[in-house]
Amino acid sequence: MAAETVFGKIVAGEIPVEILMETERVIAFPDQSPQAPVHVLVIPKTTEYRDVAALAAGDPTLLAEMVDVSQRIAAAHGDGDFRLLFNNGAGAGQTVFHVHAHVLCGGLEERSLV
Ligand code: DGP
Repeated sequence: MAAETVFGKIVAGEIPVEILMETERVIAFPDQSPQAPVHVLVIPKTTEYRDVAALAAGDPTLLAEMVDVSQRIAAAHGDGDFRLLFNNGAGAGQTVFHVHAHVLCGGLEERSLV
């Protein structure tokens, strides 16, 4: 189980966000500090997985569902093409230890890796 994080509070409804898409196990909402014209975070509702490596080992079907939601976000809010970024570990820039995918559409000229 991951430690309590801001994303756990978002899942619990304790911090309001604009929910762009929701499935039984996943939610998507805008990143508060966008690095591209479309920058959406896709997270599982479970707090069990701190990073994508743990999720891939523990529940690859849930990871696949996050990818599916990501491509649907890109189709609905961009032109369908997207970058999908997971920071895995503090040394890679991860700051919130509740696994999340950054979905980035457009702004390729900036080439930020978030
Ligand atoms: P990472 O560095 O991969 O752990 O990315 C965490 C991202 O989460 C970062 O881009 C900012 C975003 N973020 C942090 N807190 C909040 C919040 O309360 N609301 C929203 N919408 N985004 C948040």
